[in-house]
Amino acid sequence: MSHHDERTFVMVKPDGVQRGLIGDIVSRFEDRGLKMVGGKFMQIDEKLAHEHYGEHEDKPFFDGLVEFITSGPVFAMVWEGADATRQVRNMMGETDPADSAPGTIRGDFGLDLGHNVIHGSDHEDEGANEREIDLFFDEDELVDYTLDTAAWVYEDEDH
Ligand code: D4T
Repeated sequence: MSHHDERTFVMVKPDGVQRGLIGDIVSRFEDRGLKMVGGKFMQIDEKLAHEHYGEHEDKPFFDGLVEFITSGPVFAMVWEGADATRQVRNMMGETDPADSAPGTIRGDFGLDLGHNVIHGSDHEDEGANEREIDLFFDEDELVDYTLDTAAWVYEDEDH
């Protein structure tokens, strides 16, 4: 894998789907030069919600979090690119939309911690991106292809 091939898991949460933000959010990652290698419109069940948010099991907000993430469809995605996990987190803003700068996804679209529009793998939690991709996608649901614009995004990519 070249350094342009880091993969990260991203998900538009039920509030983002209901508010019609899938297109805008996908556009932001496309505009940045990242490459979508997987995308799935789906309903998260109780079991998957517990697996995904296992680290928060003991937190007071856990039950509400599971109820929210299973309350309607989500759009799960895998994006690929240089430093993709950290760059996506930067574009998302802070966990609490109220602390997120304008220009970030949460800073532009959210006001409430419990409804923070988007999830992205934590770049400080090593292996979180691969763990979450495995949880949501089968290997054959991820597509290998060349994005023709890559040569214009990256200086060292061949035309
Ligand atoms: P996710 O995982 O949803 O991308 O969010 P973050 O990675 O930015 O933040 P997190 O794991 O700390 O929190 C997971 C999820 O729980 C909600 N939450 C969090 C909440 O409802 N109340 C709280 O007090 C906290 C800390 C929001 C995101």
